[in-house]
Amino acid sequence: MAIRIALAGNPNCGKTTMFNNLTGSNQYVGNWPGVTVEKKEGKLKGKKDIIITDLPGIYSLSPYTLEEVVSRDYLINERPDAIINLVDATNLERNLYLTTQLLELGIPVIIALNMMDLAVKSGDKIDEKKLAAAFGCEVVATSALKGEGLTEVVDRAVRLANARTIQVPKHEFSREVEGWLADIADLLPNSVPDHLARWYSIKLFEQDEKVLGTTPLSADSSKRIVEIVKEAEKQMDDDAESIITNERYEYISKIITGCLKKNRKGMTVSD
Ligand code: BGO
Repeated sequence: MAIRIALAGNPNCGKTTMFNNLTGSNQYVGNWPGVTVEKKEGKLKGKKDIIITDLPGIYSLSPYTLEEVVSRDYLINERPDAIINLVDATNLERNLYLTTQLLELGIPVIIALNMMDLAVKSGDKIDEKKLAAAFGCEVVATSALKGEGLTEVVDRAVRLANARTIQVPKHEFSREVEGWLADIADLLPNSVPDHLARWYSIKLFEQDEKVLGTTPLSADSSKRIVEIVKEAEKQMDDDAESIITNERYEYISKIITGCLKKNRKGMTVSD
């Protein structure tokens, strides 16, 4: 059976460049079902049985843009065997926001720390090992433009896909938020598999309408979840979605403090 690998990342992180490099001329372009968002798929050069899907560029897995809906529907319903998450190494904070969400899907994720040539040139130092340990997933430095690190990242993605690992997210939010999420997790129906419990708990906490509409919750559970969310919003004096957004950024900020040393002069180191 073919192995399916998805490329996911923010707009302009280098996905198209990596996709073209990996697939060469073995690609077909169409539209995602029912929408005019471009769908690009291709076979890995020299490997008929490895299919690469280039997902639309997105900042988050929220349901607000067509691109986000297409990407998350594909990831949740089609479940590729592995995700290569391209992260722009020159803009870690913004890019890792999506990473925290991809890691909740229970699909093996490998981070391609792309644009590393630019990060190195600017004098920034990223501790890839620490980043990998913090997220609990593999990290490979790449330059899609120069074709560097691509064989390694795809080889590792294939290895993860073959191992059929179920990746469990490592990140934790504050104690209060974890408490509310645990209360929601207790109310999830049996049809939600364990590895997706965190994803569903967070989406229900956020009152994500698409997830609310497709999760078979009893009337009692739905009512209880609304109570939990109201209690959280009152206590944090914020709306549920913003509470989760802030938690993600706080978590990322802690990781970045330990992994990234910016070139303090803010100068570009010349060739
Ligand atoms: C232009 N390193 C460097 N230095 N650049 C990269 C890398 C990398 O690792 N990867 C991609 N780029 P897309 P999305 C451009 O097009 O693949 C560059 O949205 C230009 N174009 O070459 O399109 C890549 O698919 C004129 O740059 O990203 C591209 O994710 C001047 O990043 C850009 C300068 O890559 C976005 C750059 C006419």
